[in-house]
Amino acid sequence: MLSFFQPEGGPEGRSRPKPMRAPRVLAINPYIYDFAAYNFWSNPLGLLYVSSILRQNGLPVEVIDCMRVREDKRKLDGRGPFIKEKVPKPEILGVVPKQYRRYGMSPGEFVRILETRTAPDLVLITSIMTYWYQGAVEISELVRQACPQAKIVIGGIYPTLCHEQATLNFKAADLIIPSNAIGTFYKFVEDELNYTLSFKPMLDDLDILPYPAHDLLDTLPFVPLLTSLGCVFRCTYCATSFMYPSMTRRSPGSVLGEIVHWHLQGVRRFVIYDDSFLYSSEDFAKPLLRKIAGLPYAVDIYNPNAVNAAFIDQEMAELFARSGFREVRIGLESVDPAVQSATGGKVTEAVFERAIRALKGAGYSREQLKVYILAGLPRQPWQDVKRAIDYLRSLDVTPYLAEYTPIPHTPMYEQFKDIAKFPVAEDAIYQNNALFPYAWEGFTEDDLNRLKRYAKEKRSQVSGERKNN
Ligand code: B12
Repeated sequence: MLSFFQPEGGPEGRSRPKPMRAPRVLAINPYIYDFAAYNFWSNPLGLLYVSSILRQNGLPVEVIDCMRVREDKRKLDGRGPFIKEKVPKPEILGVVPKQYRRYGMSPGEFVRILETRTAPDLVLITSIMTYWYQGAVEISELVRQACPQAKIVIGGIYPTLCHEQATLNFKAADLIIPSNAIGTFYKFVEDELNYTLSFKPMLDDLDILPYPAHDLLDTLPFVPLLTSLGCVFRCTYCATSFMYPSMTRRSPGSVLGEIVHWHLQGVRRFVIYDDSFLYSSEDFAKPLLRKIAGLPYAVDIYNPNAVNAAFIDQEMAELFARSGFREVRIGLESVDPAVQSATGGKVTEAVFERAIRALKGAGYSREQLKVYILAGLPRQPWQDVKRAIDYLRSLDVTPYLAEYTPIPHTPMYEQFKDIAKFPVAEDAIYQNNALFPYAWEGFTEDDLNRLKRYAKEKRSQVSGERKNN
């Protein structure tokens, strides 16, 4: 490895010798194993940001995105099913009566693609959900066999939320890095690859980051926009404030600049990744959406992370419509005031209803107003979810169940991890919502399936009524 490099600088010279050529980087979004998965506007955004920072430092970067979508089945809004294959369940999930699958390309296909690439010096592997770590571990081992000289770095949500487990599981890795340790990553690259990085942003100013390296992906059906990191709310089920203790926001001008940039490359659909997009909306969301509405072309915008109804007044609702939000996803979580206040106390019924009135006034139909209800919280009775579905139906909007998952470093996880049906703290594989870890006699797996059908029935009744009109 060191034979690639030659020292730089004279006797008084600079401390670090400069390599003869910049190290080659390969960034990989691994395939995953799960009981169910669908590309719901998912994108390896963190990996593409890091790739872009390295590229700005002069390192050549290539990407392998194993999470291929069936293009023939992609929806008009950009979502679509991943290619998938049935696989046997790992022994520890043997009791779960569901089919296990690998989503994305097969290990064989990955190795074939890897062999066509120039041997990398540095391999970056991300891991998005904690319970998807197995695919990332396999990829790291395949890379280690094919590229014994390469330095392998693992980042993303799994090493951030389950650092100790990740250290044990990624035997082939040279560095396992949580989200808040980007400085350690820069130092590793400089020391291990003997290359001076001149641009080392610390993520406290998002406006100076280069746009993520989406151009290195094979297809670009939508572009996710990271509008902030962190969150001002402290919902007890959510890990955001652990990962990013203070909130950092981009300026509206920087987000608009990114939209214009990708639009010039043919992108029409944009997806907001933000945990509190509407917080302090006079300073951020309103000016941003006004600017987008003023563009000489139309774009489509989606928000898979729900917005907070408390910030939706008439002007906000109209700005959603004018800027291109094709639908609005909103959080309700529960109609039980006790659950509401226990999870974060963000919205009351009166506030929620005001938001729905405003959105309807702006022209949104019930199919376009999608409201998330939390299902499967520890000790939650199923009737709580049923009441929320009925409430949403009475308001003429569309209910969606968001199944609770225990997430390390959250207050709710700490409080209830010992009463879960599975040892959720021992292995992140048990943090998958498909396992319904807080089923109890007051809310069984059958109740959950019934409620899912019930929420869907309401949706199909809605489209049935439409058809008849
Ligand atoms: C956007 C988002 C989504 C999107 C897609 C995410 C994606 N990237 O594809 C959608 C809406 C689909 C989604 C869905 C879900 N999500 Co989500 N989501 C998020 C959110 C808000 C942002 C993630 C993100 O992309 N951030 C932006 C990037 C830039 O940051 P990052 O990934 O952390 O990367 C940073 C570093 O880690 C680093 N990095 C990343 N990779 C690498 C690699 C290397 C080598 C290096 C050096 C660095 C590095 O770079 C970045 C800058 O530091 C997070 C919360 C959060 N604030 O992070 C939750 C979060 C990841 N989601 C979560 C959950 C619970 C879910 C759902 C299960 C919700 C539900 N009940 O349905 C579903 C599951 C989806 C599924 N099964 O497909 C949990 C995690 C759960 C877990 N056990 O892992 C989180 C943490 C939120 C929470 N509640 O606490 N989600």
